[in-house]
Amino acid sequence: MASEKEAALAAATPSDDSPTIFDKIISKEIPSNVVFEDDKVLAFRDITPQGPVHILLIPKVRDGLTGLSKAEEKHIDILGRLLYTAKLVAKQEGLAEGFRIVINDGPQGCQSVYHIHVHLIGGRQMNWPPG
Ligand code: D5M
Repeated sequence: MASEKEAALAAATPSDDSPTIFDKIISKEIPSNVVFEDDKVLAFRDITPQGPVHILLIPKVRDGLTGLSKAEEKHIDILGRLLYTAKLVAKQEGLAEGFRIVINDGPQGCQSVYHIHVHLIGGRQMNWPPG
């Protein structure tokens, strides 16, 4: 299986707004382990977990937000909602000692899926700087 870095470098270019695997997860065309869902946000367990808890939070409607670098003023509400929901899910997952939030952007940021997503990782001691 390709490394996360290889997957990121092989992924679509950041300007590509075509459907991604996350559309199929939203439509339930492919299964996922959902931990939270409301009308705007879906949170599900990452298929390649980087910690005991690793959850992805995504907007149900991408609206051009393939990555954070594509954010516009119209996206402020959903960006805030993603982060606030991450905090709710962290609590739900029992991450009382802390957690990490990551948003990868573009090839150098190791982004492999061009539908913005927030990684919520926890359940172990993190290191700094990240790799
Ligand atoms: O993160 C993209 C993340 O998406 C990466 O950690 C794997 C995850 N992924 C890919 N496909 C699936 C499915 N089908 N279920 C759950 N998680 C998945 P990035 O920041 O773009 O590198």
